[in-house]
Amino acid sequence: MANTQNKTKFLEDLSNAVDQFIDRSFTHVITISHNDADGISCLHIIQNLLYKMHLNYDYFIYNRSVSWENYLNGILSSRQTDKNAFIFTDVGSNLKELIPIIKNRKEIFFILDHHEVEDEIHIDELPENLFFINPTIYGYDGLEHIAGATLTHMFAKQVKPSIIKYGWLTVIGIAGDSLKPMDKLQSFNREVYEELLEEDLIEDKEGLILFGSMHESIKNGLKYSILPFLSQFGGESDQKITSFLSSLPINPRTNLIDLNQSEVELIQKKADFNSFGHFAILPHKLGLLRFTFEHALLLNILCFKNISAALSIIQLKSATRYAKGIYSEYIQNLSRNLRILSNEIPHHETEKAIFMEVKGKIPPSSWSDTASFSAVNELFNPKKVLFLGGPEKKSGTIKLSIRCSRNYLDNNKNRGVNKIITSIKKELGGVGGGHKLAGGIRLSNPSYNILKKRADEFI
Ligand SMILES: [Mn+2]
Repeated sequence: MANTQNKTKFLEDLSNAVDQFIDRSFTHVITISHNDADGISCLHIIQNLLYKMHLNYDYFIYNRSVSWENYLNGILSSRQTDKNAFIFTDVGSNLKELIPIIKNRKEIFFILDHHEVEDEIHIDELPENLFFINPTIYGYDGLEHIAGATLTHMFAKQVKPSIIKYGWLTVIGIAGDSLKPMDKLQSFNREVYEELLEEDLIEDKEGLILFGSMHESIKNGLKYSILPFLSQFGGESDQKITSFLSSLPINPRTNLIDLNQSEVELIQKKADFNSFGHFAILPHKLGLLRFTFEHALLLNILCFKNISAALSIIQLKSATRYAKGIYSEYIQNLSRNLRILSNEIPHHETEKAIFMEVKGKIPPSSWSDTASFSAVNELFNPKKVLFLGGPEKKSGTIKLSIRCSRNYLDNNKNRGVNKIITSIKKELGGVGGGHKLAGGIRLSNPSYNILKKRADEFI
């Protein structure tokens, strides 16, 4: 894959797909999107577009737990026509699996994805009914430069410019995938973010960043921040944090976003951390949902607990009591899990890998997020790759969340998690995929045992 960015070629692919989408005047469109905040944001952008175009549409959510063949078997109809289209958003880069299915169909497929393509595929040899738009094949980074929602936004806006007014959805996708303060956005994510600011669709603010709890008091902010995870406060008692703040003195009940500049500086100096930056606000929403990082996180949580609640809450102005309850339970658990993980020793370690078997300590629904947030907070040796997981009852397999740090990528010629997953699958089977920094795989028990013994060969 190319290492230098080829913006012209990428934008050519995009424009070509847009033209085809407009010209072919479809009668029915099915969207398939990923089960996370970015995927749900993409789905809503596309649904708004299809609604405005007066097209009939359906949607499905793909969670990567089954192969594309099995998944699509339940969706592809026996009646085929080129007047029907599929749009895949934030999923669909498993070309080796998808091409054999697509080339035998009459429908037209649009894949808008920012996950890396795992297989060696010649892009000029794609089936004629497939329009594959993926900026990673032109040297862009799917996490740093362009979220799934950013790509979907660019597509939808080119089809119908008025779609820009749903741009707040895009920022939720960006916040959910990039896990970064907004001043750190790059490339297309930055371009789209600035465009949305100019249109007054979102607000940009500057202040103390304690992601996970931006809507809270400073006391809860310090206690429940997951980015950064503050080891001296995370999951600690109220009393400890209250007395720290009172000694400054700062009222612990002050809203985090209402702290003035000197208070913010004082907290950072006395607690010895640095987390100042920009965050985005959705002006038309209230409470937790005003804050894009927290909004995205809530969607990510609900995608696991209750997908229909995730799909509906993105349309609401304020979070339901049910959702708020789930959110605070989650954030309390995650800060506790990060505390556990930062104190725990690895269960198996090789030269390049750390295995953490967390069944019984951390609930399976939290594995992925605990792994992600321990990686972004560098709670484990950033020179190694983290395999976090254990047996999953529901699938009868070993489910692993695999993570590495930016630091690791820089030192390993950008050979990241997705490549590691590809080489594991090649030899040991299993289903999964991901980005450079994050991915997941489900393996049989025997395969897992081999992986543990020979991890360094796959890395
Ligand atoms: Mn995504």
